[in-house]
Amino acid sequence: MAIAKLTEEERTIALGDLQGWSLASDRDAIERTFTFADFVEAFGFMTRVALLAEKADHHPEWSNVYNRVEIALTTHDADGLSQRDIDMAKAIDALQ
Ligand code: HBI
Repeated sequence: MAIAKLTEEERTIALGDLQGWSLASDRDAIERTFTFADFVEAFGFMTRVALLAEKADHHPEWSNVYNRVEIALTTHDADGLSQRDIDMAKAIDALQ
């Protein structure tokens, strides 16, 4: 099912509503890095995000190194950034 990509204006507005997310330089995605006290805190965060992702059927592309979690969001079905990515980023921000 094709999903619409966000327009330039929609992107600007959406990024203004998010906390600390930025457009990826190498592809049509948004990304943010989170730093925690230690690995256990980081992994607990990842567990909560995983549950959000499963519920939304919209999954992050992410990496974890000790207390840092890097998350990228893009929509494969849109071949780029869609509202689903913004909604997921907002849900992740709400965990902070
Ligand atoms: N997660 N980020 C992201 N983007 C998608 O397009 C996507 C997903 N999770 C599941 C999903 N699509 C399914 O609907 C299938 O398209 C794989």
